Amino acid sequence: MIAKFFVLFAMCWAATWAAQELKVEKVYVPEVCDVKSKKGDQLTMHYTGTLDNGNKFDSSLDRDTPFTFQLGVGQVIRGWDEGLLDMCVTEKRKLTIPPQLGYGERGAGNVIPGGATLHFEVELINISDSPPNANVFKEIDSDSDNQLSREEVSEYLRKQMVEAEQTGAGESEEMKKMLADHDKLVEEIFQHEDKDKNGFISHDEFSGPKHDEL
Ligand SMILES: [Ca+2]
Ligand SMILES: [Ca+2]
Repeated sequence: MIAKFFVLFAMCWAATWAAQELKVEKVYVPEVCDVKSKKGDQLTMHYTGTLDNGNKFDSSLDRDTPFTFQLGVGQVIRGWDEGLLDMCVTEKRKLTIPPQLGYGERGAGNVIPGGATLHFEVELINISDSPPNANVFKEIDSDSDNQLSREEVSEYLRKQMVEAEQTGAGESEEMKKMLADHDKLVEEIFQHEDKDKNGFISHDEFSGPKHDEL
């Protein structure tokens, strides 16, 4: 009886999962496109994100500053890592991202509720090669045992935030919120990265930049 219930439950779950796929619509593609975005590239984008009800939760246009990140290495949500591949400079896309490729059942902060489908209008401004010698893993692993502990990750994040605050990169309100949510952020990183749940992120598990020569 219990086994039967479990099979049914698993089937329903799989069906919901399969139905929620990433949708990528090309709104504008330039005639000339020599270079297309690929895994490891640094992309500079403008984006506007909305929820199903049309409420905008974030836009780089409001800040008048495009957003730069490395594609395909887990710096951004999976919907972006997968939905922004093979893109031309000046190309515009609409992404519809199901929760499991976005912020999942937990949501993010006060702005994105759990289980939310995300809609993004994006424009690719620039593609550049990945930064040299980006070895974030080594930087975080302060005792060099090839494992990242919660303390090491926590310390690294704290340093990053202080640096960002000093250079005025983040708005101070945002920064305060991030510092307040600091422990939660560490937990979220471990949820995502510590695949075998042994309390440490190994070199293999780590999805960020970890190579000496790129
Ligand atoms: Ca370590
Ligand atoms: Ca682990």
